[in-house]
Formats: sequence, structure tokens, C-alpha cells
Amino acid sequence: MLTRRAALFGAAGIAAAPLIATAAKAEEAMTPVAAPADLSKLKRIKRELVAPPFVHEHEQVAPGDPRIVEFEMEIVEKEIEVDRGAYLQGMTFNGSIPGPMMVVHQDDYVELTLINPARNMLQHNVDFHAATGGLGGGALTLVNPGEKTVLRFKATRSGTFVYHCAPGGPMIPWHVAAGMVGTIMVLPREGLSDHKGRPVTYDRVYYIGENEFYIPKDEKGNYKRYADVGESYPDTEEVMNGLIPSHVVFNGAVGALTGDKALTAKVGEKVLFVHSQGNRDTRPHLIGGHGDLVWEHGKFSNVPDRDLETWFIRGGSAGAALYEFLQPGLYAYVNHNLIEAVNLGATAHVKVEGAWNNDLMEQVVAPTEMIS
Ligand SMILES: [Cu+2]
Repeated sequence: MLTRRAALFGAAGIAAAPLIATAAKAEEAMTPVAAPADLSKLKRIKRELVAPPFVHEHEQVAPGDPRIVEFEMEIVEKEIEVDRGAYLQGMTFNGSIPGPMMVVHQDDYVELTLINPARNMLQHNVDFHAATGGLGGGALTLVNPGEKTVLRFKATRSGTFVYHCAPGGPMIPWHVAAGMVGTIMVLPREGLSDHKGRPVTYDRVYYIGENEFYIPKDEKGNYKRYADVGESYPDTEEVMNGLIPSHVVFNGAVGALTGDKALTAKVGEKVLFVHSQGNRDTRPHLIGGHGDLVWEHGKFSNVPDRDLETWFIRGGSAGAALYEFLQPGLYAYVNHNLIEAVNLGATAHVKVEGAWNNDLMEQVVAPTEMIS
């Protein structure tokens, strides 16, 4: 009997085969011929990843010599309700959209164990934009269900960089549009610096991953729901190729960062917002606030921009913005394509506590009826 998995590999494999074959050949070509690097003298540290918008424990200034930083991620294919009645057959790194943010320092070695459990249907891998060679690691990490692999790469450049699944051919955009995108932040060893090269630190860091989804509708205009990721593929591909997303969201769902899941901060705290988009351009804006220092491209060797109102994140990148909150209140952090923010979902809230500053803003006259 032809199982759904075999059918899917067959169907998807026709189109995907050339690129997967290329990846396999690339792997052959890149199988190390030199002796393995001797890193036995380096210290190792294991970091437990946490789900976004939160980020695992880390130091902002490197505590010593470069280390090998170990991470483990499991790939989870699962259905996710991205809005009421709208279900995505999602593919995730570690169960979350976006995948967890990793933090290391420049010249550290990232050692990732990538697990594709047997219950999954599809082949996956990871392409780190922070890595050099081997399709960003994509050529060396292609794992079938029931397999795991370990990749090590040296983080030679500082900055925020996306990582994503890229298993070949039309599987690449599908896996990314199904949620397989995350970010690694490679901090300079001395930590972040401002526009004059002076050290700056953050009190909190939040990772906001923006994704757009392409959920098919039936002839009555209702969202269709599928038994598994394989069944969703043909309809989803058709919607994807129309390039009009059904949802544009932060952290995997409409309202994932609002209400009781709003981000929090206090007046006087400096908050670093890391924002990624794996596939499509976007333009973050903090309503009522600013970007004090913005690394729009996310690369910390460049001088940060100052005082920005809106910044631009290119599809396939992650940027970082540092802001010191000066007023309390509920701030909306949006994609300033306001149709995408309000109607399609790309809105987060930041609940800020502290004392109001009348010098910065004051209601001189409350709205009052005009008497003519
Ligand atoms: Cu994948």
C-alpha cells in the first residue's frame, strides 16, 4: 500500500529531486578531506533553548575565550490555529514559530544537534545565514524522519542572522512559509556598541519572528483544514504562488503577543527587539516610541542608525533595535503596513510600567464638545 508519506515523497520528490540531489552531491564534495579541527582545548557550554519571544540565558560580554556552544533542536510538524478557525499545517523548529533564538559570541563555535523524529513525514535541514559554506549547513544537515545530525560551524561574523529549513526545490519556500525560520544572534565579544563605539547593554531582549501564511479556502470562502502536512501541500502551494498571504503574524498566530501575552518592560529599561522575516520584507514600528539605535541589517560591525521611526527588515534577514522606554502605557509594535498589522495580524503589544512624564507629553485639554 502506498502510504501518505510515500505518496508525498513521490509527488514532492519529482520537483524537489534535482535540488535534493544537488544537496547530496554538495555533501559529498564537502565531506571534509582535511583532518577534523582540533577543538579539544575549547570549553563547552550547553544552552537550553526557550520559545520566543523569550531568549535563553546568556552573557552580553563574552566571559573569556571562544567556546563551543551546544544547542539541540527537534523538528515538529504540527497543526497550529493561527487565528480563530484558521489552521496551519505547520512545520517548526522546536515546536514554535519562529524557531528559538540562539545567542553566541563572535568566534564561538555553534554545535547544533538537529533531530527529525520518526513521527514526522518530511525531510528537513537547516541553513544558517550566519555560517560559511555547505549551503549554510543545509547540505550537511538533511535529515529524514527518524534521523538526527550534528553540525558545527564557527560564528565568524557578528549580528542577527536568520536560519531556516531549505530541503530543496519547492520544499524550500513551503517549509519556510510553514514556519521553519528562526534567528541566531552573534554578539561581538565585547558586547554591543553605540554610534560612537561606546558600549551599550540591554535590560531585556525580545525575539519577534514575523511570518506570513498562505492558508487555502474552500469555494465558500472558509479556511480549509487538512489531516496532515502532506495533504495540505497542493492547495497551499497554489495559494503561495499567488503571493497573497492569508495571515501576516508575529510569533506564529494572531494575538500571540497581545493581551495577557503582551511583552512587558519598565520606564528606563533598554529593550532590544530582534525582528526576523524569512521570506518577505517588513517594516517594524513602535507606536509612541522609536528605535534609539537600530541595526537595520542586524549586523553589529556596522554603525547603528539613530532615532528611527520605522525600520526595514529585508525578507531573509533579522534586524535589531534598541529602545529605552520613557513613558508608561500600552505600546503597539507593528508592521507598518497597517493592513498587515491590523487586518492580517502583525501586531504585538508592550505593556510598560512607570511614571508618566508630562514634559514629554501632556493632554492640555481633554476632548470636549465645541460650543458654537
Ligand atoms: Cu523543513
